[in-house]
Formats: sequence, structure tokens, C-alpha cells
Amino acid sequence: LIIENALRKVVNQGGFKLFYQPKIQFDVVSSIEALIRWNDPTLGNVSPEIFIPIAEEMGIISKIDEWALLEACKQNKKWQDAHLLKVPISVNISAKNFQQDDLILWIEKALYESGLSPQYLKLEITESTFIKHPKQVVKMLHYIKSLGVQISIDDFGKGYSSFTHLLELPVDEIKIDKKLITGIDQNEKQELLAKSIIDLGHGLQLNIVAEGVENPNERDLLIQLGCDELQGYLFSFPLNPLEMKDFLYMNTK
Ligand code: G
Ligand code: G
Ligand code: NA
Ligand code: MN
Repeated sequence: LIIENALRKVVNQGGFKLFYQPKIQFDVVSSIEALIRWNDPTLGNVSPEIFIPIAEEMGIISKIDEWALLEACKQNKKWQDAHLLKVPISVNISAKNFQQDDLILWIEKALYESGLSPQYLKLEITESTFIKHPKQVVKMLHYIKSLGVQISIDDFGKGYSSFTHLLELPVDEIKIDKKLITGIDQNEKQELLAKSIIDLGHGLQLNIVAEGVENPNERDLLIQLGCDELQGYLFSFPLNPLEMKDFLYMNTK
């Protein structure tokens, strides 16, 4: 109950922060992922892995993702206006928020209020999004894509993965789950599976991202396998806006 009360309070009064983790292509930042952070005065840092599921249970994940969408769009527009960076920003959206149409309004509002062009916004969704109301979700995704916003399937290859999803869904990108990436340079079966995902994805004209890249051997193999973008602690931890500014200065000059 302590965490629920604290969560309700931070949702109503503000206090979340977004951190940003770059994705790299040909040694430059090609996109950025927004990751929510919560530092509570008494609870300390609470991981989103803990509080997002609780917020989903409490029915307040809508408020969180609505806030994150607007905040991420505003931040990306700031980087663009400062000529620091002109790349898409990815926002994680809970499967719960595809059970109602409001999500579309939040997206339109975030783009309108920030002034960010839609091609610079990407949504990261997991495959669990498609389980409950696949028809309604596909319809929403088509509408979101018609706005010019891109869609990415997060954590692909983890648990409940179905290749048939890829054939039916209007998506632009696959993010290969870090479970498949970690140690890929030392495990031929992982390599084979990642290679099939990359080849199939490219056959479908999808952008392929590898997440959780932590060492140069993983990086080199993934580039050799044809991954388009790489993300992970090898390149950068998730950073606050000030740290991101420094990171961009150091990596552009
Ligand atoms: O950054 P970290 O590894 O702590 O993220 C843990 C989990 O929280 C990941 O599954 C990530 O997708 C999720 N997450 C991070 N930020 C957001 C957000 O703004 N909204 C939602 N719904 N999930 C998020
Ligand atoms: O579910 P999602 O893929 O959005 O969550 C990404 C999570 O992975 C975030 O919590 C982020 O902090 C974390 N992460 C990012 N890069 C790495 C990495 O290289 N290694 C590990 N173990 N975690 C990472
Ligand atoms: Na993600
Ligand atoms: Mn992921």
C-alpha cells in the first residue's frame, strides 16, 4: 500500500523523469529511447519494472504514458531546435493503453503541443499488446501510422513470440530482446536465431535493432549479421537530459 499511495501521488503531482538511451548506427546516434525514472523521497529509486505493472493494476498507467509521450516529444523538439540532434525518439507504451482509443488523442496532443514532426516519434510496444484485442489494436496501429508515427516491436524473441504477428502488423521496426543478444558471440544457436529474425525482418523491409549490447564482440557480430541499429551499455547507459547533452557534444565534435 505504501508504494500504491506514493505512486498515486507522483502521478497526480508530477515527479517522474525521463532518461534517454541512444541507439547507434555507423558510429552516430540514430535514435533515442525514453525510459521513465521515479525517485521517491522515502522509497528512493523505484524501478519501472516494479512500478509499471502496479500502475497497470491500479488503472493509472494511462496518466503515465500520456505524460511520457508529451515529455519525450518536447525534449526531442528541444534537441532539434538547438541543432543537437535530429532523430526519432521512442516511447514505451503499455499494452493496457491499446484497450481504449484515448492513446490516439494523447499522441496527437503530444505532437501538437511540442511541435515535433510525427516522423520523429516512434512507439515501442510488446507482443503482449496483440493478445487481447488483436483486431482493435491493428486498427489503432494503422491509424497511428497514418499520422506518420512509427511503430516498433520491443523485446522480440522473448517468450511469446510469433512470426505470424510480423506478417499481419503494420510495424516499422523489430527490437531483438536482450536475452538473445547477451552472449550471442559465444552461442551459435542464439546467433542462428538472431540471424533468422534479421533476415526475415529485412525481407519485410523492417528496421532491426539489437538491445542490450554490452561488449565489442557482440557489437561486431551483430553488425556482421546486418543489424541496423545497436543499443546497450557498451555505447551508453540511459542518461538524464544534461548528461545526454554532454554525450552528444562528445560524439559530434
Ligand atoms: O529502463 P528500465 O530497464 O529500468 O525499464 C524497465 C521497463 O520499464 C522496460 O520494460 C521498459 O520498457 C519499461 N518502461 C520504461 N519507461 C516506460 C514508460 O514511459 N512507459 C511504459 N509503459 N513502460 C516504460
Ligand atoms: O523492455 P525494454 O526493452 O523497454 O527495457 C529496456 C531495459 O533495458 C531498460 O530498463 C534499460 O535500462 C535496460 N538496458 C538498456 N541497455 C542495457 C544493456 O546493455 N544491458 C542490460 N542488462 N540492460 C540494458
Ligand atoms: Na523499450
Ligand atoms: Mn526491450
